[in-house]
Amino acid sequence: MKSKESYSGYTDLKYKPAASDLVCEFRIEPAAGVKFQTVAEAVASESSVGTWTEIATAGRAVMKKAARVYSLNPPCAKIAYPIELFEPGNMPCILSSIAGNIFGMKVAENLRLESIHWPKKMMDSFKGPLYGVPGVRKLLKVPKRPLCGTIIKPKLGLGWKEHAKVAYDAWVGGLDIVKDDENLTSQTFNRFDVRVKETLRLRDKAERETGERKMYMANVSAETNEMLRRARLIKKLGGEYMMVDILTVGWAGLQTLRDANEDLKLVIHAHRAGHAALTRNPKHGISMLVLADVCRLIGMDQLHIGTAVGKMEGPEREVMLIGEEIENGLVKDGSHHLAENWGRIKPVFAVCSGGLHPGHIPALVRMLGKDIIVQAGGGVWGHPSGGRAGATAMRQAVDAVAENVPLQEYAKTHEELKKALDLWGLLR
Ligand code: CAP
Ligand code: MG
Repeated sequence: MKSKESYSGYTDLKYKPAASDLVCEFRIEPAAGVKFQTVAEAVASESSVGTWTEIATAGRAVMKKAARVYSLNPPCAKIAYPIELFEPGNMPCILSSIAGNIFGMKVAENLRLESIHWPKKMMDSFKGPLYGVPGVRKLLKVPKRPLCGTIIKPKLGLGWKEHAKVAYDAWVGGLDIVKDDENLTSQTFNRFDVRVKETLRLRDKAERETGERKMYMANVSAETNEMLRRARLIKKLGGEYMMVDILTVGWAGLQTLRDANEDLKLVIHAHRAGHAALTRNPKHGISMLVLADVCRLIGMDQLHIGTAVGKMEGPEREVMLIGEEIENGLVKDGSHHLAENWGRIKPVFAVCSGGLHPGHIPALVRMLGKDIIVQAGGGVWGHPSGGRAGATAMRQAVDAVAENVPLQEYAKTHEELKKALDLWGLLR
């Protein structure tokens, strides 16, 4: 296709990004007949000041603000954006530029935003996590081992009373955390307000009986004002956590929740339901690495990052990279991910969930270390001796790994774990 567009003037291969520039790395597959550089310039133009043709109103002063292609290394290109193009602290504004129109341009057969480097001035305009890894560990009084949790299953269908009872079984079985599933909010058979009240009542009972802190992550996902009401109710009822579906509530909704959390002081758990519509295609869309950056900046305390070994797609290297991106202070330059210095922005707890069972724990810890939260739904509620035993088996697997005891060894003296390994096996 001969492009009648003209995007010249957006490339400067001698340019060195200023410390104040926001920098993006894009993976580009040009449309047939279009040059790689043309697509890179089209991306720079369309995501900053330009459009498809020369315009008289874009004089020198405007072009000084234009994004610049400074590195062409097919299949990737790097583009530097003057920070003045963006409104500090406004995530929708930033993404409407660097992750907006460009994905629909005909000159690109495919286009993927792989990585972003955030300048300090931009980073300072966001709150970051209130708790982060250290705050969550302090709250739960679990200094070292991985945290373990479950998702109430079936994901929908239980009434609020049964929901609370199932949560209680998981806590007394040994789990630290119980969460609502991503699509449970306030359906007619399980209204939010009564569910949270009853579940927190049984959480207190489980704490008294076990002597351990127990956490309930209620899903507040809803229209923004309703989310704030639900978050305030959790606080009033003595809850410490809220869970939110980050893609379906949107970046503005997350910023509203995070702002309100300055007073509420709840831990925010970020579920990423729907992310694969953007992240799964390796040639087109937005990487989970970028979504993880956005969550860390806005200020989620915990974020699902994948498992590599469970039921959801996401290769080991990518999961490890996302784990480093959200938990490290300094992130080195690597292939298709830009260096970052997170400064004052706290580390986000990596959450592994999706098709997991006790036999996966050693592999997950080998891959990601002990600063992880491992959640199993089917891997708890599908246990041959029922959910409470499934919870015990998960906890036994985490305790074994924390004490560096091989699971098969530990299973010799822990019946619930043995039954789980007999049913689902052990990932070596
Ligand atoms: C897991 C889960 C999680 C997803 C999240 C589910 O249940 O509750 O929401 O796996 O995936 O609904 O499938 P199981 P990710 O343990 O029964 O699989 O963390 O990749 O976003
Ligand atoms: Mg779920």
